[in-house]
Amino acid sequence: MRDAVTKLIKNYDVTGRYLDRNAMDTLKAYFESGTARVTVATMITANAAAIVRQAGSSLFEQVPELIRPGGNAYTTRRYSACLRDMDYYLRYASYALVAGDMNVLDERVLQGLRETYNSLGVPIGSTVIGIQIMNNLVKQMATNAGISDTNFIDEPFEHLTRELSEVSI
Ligand SMILES: CCC1=C(C)/C(=C/C2=NC(=C\c3[nH]c(/C=C4\NC(=O)[C@H](C)[C@H]4CC)c(C)c3CCC(=O)O)/C(CCC(=O)O)=C2C)NC1=O
Repeated sequence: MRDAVTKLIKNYDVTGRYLDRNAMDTLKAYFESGTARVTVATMITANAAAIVRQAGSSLFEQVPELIRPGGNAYTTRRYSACLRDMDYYLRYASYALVAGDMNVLDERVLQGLRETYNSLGVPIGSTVIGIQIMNNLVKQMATNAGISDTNFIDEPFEHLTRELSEVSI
């Protein structure tokens, strides 16, 4: 697993360089965004169950076939599995936000996921919609909490949706 700082140090160590101006700028940007990252992670932690529940309801409203007979989230077991997956995405997104690096998503979430989803017929397009809904909910909460620049929140959610969609279709 990697974060913004270890990634940068590794890159400089490979070539035996001291940290230069570019490195310092990168580090400064990371530390300056640190408080906002931690605030958002704390907010996610405190509201995770509500975010997942709300995102699930919106998703099933938008794509009602999912929970009808023949839908992939039909039956209580699969419905719960779907919400559990959403909860995984949200929790790991909060880790990636704090780390300032998406590597935790590659290592812990995305590896082998496409194969699993394809073999179980889990629709990736709908999963992507669910992740995007959570992205919007978290951004809205951050805005309400007075965080002015919420763009950094997109990064983990977009990473998940990009990697999921790319590998599947
Ligand atoms: C932490 C990393 C991690 C991830 C990401 C993960 C995902 C994951 N989701 C699964 C199943 C599943 N995933 C879904 C999800 C959905 N179905 C839909 O229609 C919706 C679009 C969507 C919810 C948004 C469903 C319904 C299943 C059960 C499918 C089945 O067993 O038929 C499975 C198969 C095994 C199981 O059922 O537990 C895995 C491994 N597991 C992990 O350990």
